[in-house]
Amino acid sequence: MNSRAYLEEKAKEIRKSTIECIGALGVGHVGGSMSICDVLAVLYFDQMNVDPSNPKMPNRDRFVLSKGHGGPAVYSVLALKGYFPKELLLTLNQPNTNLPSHTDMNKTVGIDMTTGSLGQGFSASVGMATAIQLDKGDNYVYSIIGDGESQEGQIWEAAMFAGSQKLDHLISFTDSNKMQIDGTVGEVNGIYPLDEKWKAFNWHVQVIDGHDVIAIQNAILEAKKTTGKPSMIILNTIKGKGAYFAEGLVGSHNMPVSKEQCKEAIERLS
Ligand SMILES: Cc1ncc(C[n+]2csc(CCOP(=O)(O)OP(=O)(O)O)c2C)c(N)n1
Ligand SMILES: [Mg+2]
Repeated sequence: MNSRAYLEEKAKEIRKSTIECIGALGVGHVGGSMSICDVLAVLYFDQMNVDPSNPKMPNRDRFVLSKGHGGPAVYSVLALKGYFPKELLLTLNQPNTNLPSHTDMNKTVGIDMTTGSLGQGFSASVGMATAIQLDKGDNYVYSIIGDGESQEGQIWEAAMFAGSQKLDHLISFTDSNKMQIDGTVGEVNGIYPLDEKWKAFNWHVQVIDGHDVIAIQNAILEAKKTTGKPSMIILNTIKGKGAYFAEGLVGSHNMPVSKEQCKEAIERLS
């Protein structure tokens, strides 16, 4: 297991690359990309059994970013892991790129599921966990859903199935940054109490600080020890975390980023 210092450094590198990636295009989903950098650091640099030199390894752990608009953060962690050269990050969402705004398994090496239509990726992760259970596999499926995404009916249909089937190799996260596209989650369509909802669907639930890498590491270890239930780890996060011009703003959902903001943000993280 890796130390706090190591994982925090990785999270910082992911944040810097994410800003660079979006900054190269000049606009993008800053808020929901920056809020998941810590969990991505722990997954890819501590917990997941994946091999960048063999990206289709059959028994690898799977990762699904159900809130597919956070693609830039996932591309950053994949580049840092060595799946593809870092320079590719500068082609985000440009013509003929391998890195579209939303994650696409047919375009990018290391991406396990195409996502972007909210609700669907999570269902796919439940399907993958079902396959592991049927195969009696020892690998895990990890997925991240948004708190706004949690308003989708499809999330709860999949949640019900996963709980009833006791899919204990499914470890999911909710990025609870309290904001969605044009308001707070509470204002638009309140989902609370979120922990009680997941418990009612027969999930093992933990609520933690989503920017504390050791809390994330411990929560994943607890989830792996839990048998007979899928796990939901609710990450209390700040939308835009680490991008000084975006932190805590609803307007950070999909925003323009100037060259100056990009440079200043990277300097502040260094
Ligand atoms: C089915 C569907 N409806 C609407 C959208 C448009 N959309 C993209 S992101 C978003 C808000 C999502 O909020 P949340 O899940 O909280 O994302 P985060 O705060 O993590 O960025 C919406 C409505 C979509 N991608 N898919
Ligand atoms: Mg949100």
